[in-house]
Amino acid sequence: EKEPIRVLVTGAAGNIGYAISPMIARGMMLGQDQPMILHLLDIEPASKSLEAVKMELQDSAFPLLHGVFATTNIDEACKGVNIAIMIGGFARKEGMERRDVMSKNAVIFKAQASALERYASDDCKVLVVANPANTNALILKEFAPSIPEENITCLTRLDHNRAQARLAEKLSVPVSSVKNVIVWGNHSSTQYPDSNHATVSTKTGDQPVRELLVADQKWLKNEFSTEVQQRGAEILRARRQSSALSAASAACDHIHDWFLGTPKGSWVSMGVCSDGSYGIAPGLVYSFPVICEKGSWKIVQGLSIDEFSREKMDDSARELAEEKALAYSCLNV
Ligand code: NAX
Repeated sequence: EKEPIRVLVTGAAGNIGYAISPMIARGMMLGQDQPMILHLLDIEPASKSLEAVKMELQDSAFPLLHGVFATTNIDEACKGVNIAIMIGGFARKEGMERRDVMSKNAVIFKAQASALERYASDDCKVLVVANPANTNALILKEFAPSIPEENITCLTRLDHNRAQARLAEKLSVPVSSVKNVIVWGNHSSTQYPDSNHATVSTKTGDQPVRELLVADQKWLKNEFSTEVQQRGAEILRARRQSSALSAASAACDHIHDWFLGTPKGSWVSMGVCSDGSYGIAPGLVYSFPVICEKGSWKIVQGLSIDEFSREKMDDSARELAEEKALAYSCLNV
């Protein structure tokens, strides 16, 4: 049997934490032959419900779950972890300024970066879910310089999955037959869901979505994007709580594909440190199409970018540069 992997989940007593813990323990993230030990972190006011999550996980008798460790101490939580899923953060309250939210999260992520730097395993891979996800990941990268930057990523897979699902619905095909949508940029309303390279597998081979929807070019350019961008808000209105099960599922997909590889011929979207690909400034954490193999990712190169896409991609990069400046000014760096 394989050695258990240690997985840290921060914000484990929250909405997404409650949904993702059983998914991980059931093997949906790391595969059915990979045991794990869960490290659950939350803050003191949530310590009772954190303890309850631990009890429920124990009571589920998941065969792959070799242990659950719940704590409100970040240093203890990070000890020896191989994977860190950073969901906990400061949520925006009504009437709050963007600057205040940014500043609170920058402080949290700076501290958590130091703890990971000191106590996590050398090969630790990090997924930031907490918003502002890209900028939190950037802060984490800055303040955990010993963690290789390719090991620090943020979640845009939920947006990617939403885009894939929306196209499948429009085309009345199974969601699994749609592949290679892209979400570029920030996990925010400036994200650019791009269907230009997406295909649908049919009996006669892969067909471009653009060709299947020739009569719907306007829909693809406008409504499709807006619906994907606004989906989170739509769920929030309907449930009076933000998306949790789909976010948890997307986070599992992200780690699953990163560790175990993307299927041949298809890519996924991940927020990663830009290396300058597609003219996106290096140093930003930006969502790109990536292919994963044996635990590493590579940005898909050589895709043609039309003028419309170029503008949208640059808009989102501009917003990320602004967020970066704001976060840095909050930390006085
Ligand atoms: P909840 O408010 O239900 O849970 C957050 C949990 O984090 C709480 O239990 C809280 O006590 C804990 N927490 C706060 N500060 C902490 C700290 N310093 N250390 C550890 N734990 C801390 O929010 P939930 O709905 O679970 O959402 C969590 C985060 O995911 C939010 O920031 C949210 O904006 C973000 N999302 C990101 C998505 C993405 O695609 N990247 C989609 C879903 C979600 O909106």
